[in-house]
Amino acid sequence: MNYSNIIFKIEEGIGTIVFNRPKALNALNSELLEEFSCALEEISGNEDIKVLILTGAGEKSFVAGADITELAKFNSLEGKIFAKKGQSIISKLQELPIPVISAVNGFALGGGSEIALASDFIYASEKAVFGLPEINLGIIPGFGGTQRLPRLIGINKAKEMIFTGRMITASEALGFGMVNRVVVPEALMDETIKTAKIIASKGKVSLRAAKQAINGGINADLATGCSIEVDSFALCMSSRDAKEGTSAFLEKRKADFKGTMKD
Ligand code: CO8
Repeated sequence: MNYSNIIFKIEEGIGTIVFNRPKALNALNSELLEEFSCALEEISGNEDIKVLILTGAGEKSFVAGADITELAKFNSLEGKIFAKKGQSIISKLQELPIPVISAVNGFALGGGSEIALASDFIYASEKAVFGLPEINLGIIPGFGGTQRLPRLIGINKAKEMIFTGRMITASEALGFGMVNRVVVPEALMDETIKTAKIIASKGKVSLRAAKQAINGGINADLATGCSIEVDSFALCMSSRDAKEGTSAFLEKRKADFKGTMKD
């Protein structure tokens, strides 16, 4: 597919999607969402991509939310269809077997925060601003924000953010545990790529298993979570990567992971 609302590139096993409507602060219109969905399909079918980075074009914004010019015209049914579609795309993002890092370079509002929340972790520029300001529009978050934000930062802080629509700075988001690292704007992509390269050097089978165990267990009781971990662990043990990783340690050399179950 030819993309015009996103930029999708792959370099050294690292995929990058840049939300690219800078004039509208990268707001999510239907076309952009469709392209994002197609790119996620491409990524899930491409064994060469080991890590995905999401970021926004321009200096001001990651994604300033759903496109309000479109939202304003929706009736209830259209709103339901749009929210369902958005949620299914965001679930697709969360369920990608590879790690996803959001590099939040500016405004991450509404649907923009919700995309970042569905990635595996967030690095932010000092200029990043997070918020779920939907309440100011007479609506509520519709792309999973009422569910993922309380799970991540706690119910009371999430309620305060969602009830007031208040935007928070990157350093507040760091304090809330929403963001893993805050860096100067010029260093954001370099730091994100540095971490992505470290992750990309690991075994794909064990990365997938770790992500599945964490995501599968987080909403289950501890016993169920531990049982998911046992199955994921067993799967790793039968992989070529596990043989290579353990042999490399014993032979005092660097592991050469192929990301495969068998030779
Ligand atoms: N949608 C459409 N256009 C936008 C959006 C948006 N979300 N955000 C900014 N823009 C446009 C502006 O209209 C403006 O366009 P123009 O130059 O043509 O006038 C341009 O981007 C630049 O924006 P501003 O001039 O407003 O820039 P400021 O620096 O003054 O302000 C803000 C930046 C604070 C980010 C401000 O633009 C703002 O408040 N934007 C809206 C943020 C928001 O409310 N986001 C939440 C949207 S709702 C949502 O995401 C719900 C998701 C779930 C949906 C479920 C569906 C039913």
